[in-house]
Amino acid sequence: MIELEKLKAAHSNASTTLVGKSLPNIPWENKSDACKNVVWRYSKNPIIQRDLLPFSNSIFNSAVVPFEGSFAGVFRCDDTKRHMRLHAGWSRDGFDWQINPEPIKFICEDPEIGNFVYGYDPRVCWIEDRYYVTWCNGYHGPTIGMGYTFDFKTFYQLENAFLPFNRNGVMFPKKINGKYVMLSRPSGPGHNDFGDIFYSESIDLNYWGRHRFVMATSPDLCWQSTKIGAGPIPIETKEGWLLFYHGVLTSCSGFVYSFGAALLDLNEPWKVKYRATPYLLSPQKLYECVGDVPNVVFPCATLCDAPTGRIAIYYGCADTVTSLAFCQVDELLGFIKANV
Ligand code: BMA
Repeated sequence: MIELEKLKAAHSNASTTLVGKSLPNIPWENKSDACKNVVWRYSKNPIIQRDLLPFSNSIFNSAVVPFEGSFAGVFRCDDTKRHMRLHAGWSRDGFDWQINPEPIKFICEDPEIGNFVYGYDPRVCWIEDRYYVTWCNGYHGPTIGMGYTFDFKTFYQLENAFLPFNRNGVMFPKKINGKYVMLSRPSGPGHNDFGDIFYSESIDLNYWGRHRFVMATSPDLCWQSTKIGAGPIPIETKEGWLLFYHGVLTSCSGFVYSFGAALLDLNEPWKVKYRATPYLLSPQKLYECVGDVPNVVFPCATLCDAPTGRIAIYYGCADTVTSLAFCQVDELLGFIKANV
């Protein structure tokens, strides 16, 4: 009870750069005194083990949102046949998840599009009245699949947003200048060694255009020198859209996936205001370095509490398990601006 009173007091007094709702039940753990980083890991990571489902090989790169006073999400579960599928899940506290063992079966008007081949790396975005889901969808190669749900029970599939090949389709959580807006990363058919982030608009979620370049890799960007891709749904702050994104370095034993952050212009989000040069989190813990694909941290979702500025980041580890990390928005924005 005393803790609850403290929480309420913190909420009523606090003011942060975050724009949005309060989420007093955000999963959270304070930074330890020993930690010097702006993003810190949950001490009990990973929160979702690879074999949570009877037939799961791995559960990672997944997306969660606040839902009816608790939490829901869409999870990437690769099964023991190594099919890549999307599953709905629910949690009371954001740490402990129940995932439906049956994959999502999207209702789709056109069987050409609704013929689900594979899906991975989902993002979930509340816009206006429903939860939109975007994912990397198999349609003659990877492209951006789209759908929506109201209740995480029935899911409807829309047209693919783009032609193959494309990955990391990430919507903004509200219309900007009257248009739906999405970031994506045009790419090649396989594990290619290039990829920059672009911006696209749509009036009706059917046709996408007005494409704009957002940001690129370059050899001197080191941890993000091979390819980059948008991570969680961008977070609205008073100073711009806060974008977490993954970046890839090619080492002599393969790709290394880290993540960092940038701040995009509020009205013209293809304009980058600040881009931090150091990473925020790189694969360093055993569960990030060892797994089906070693040395991968891959964020796909955040939960945010505007009054306290708390951000919880859900990220996939080594293409095997799912973990949580935390940061505080004003400390993070200070870090980004001081490290461009
Ligand atoms: C990317 C995607 C991600 C994966 C990453 C590392 O191309 O396939 O799902 O986490 O590679 O393997």
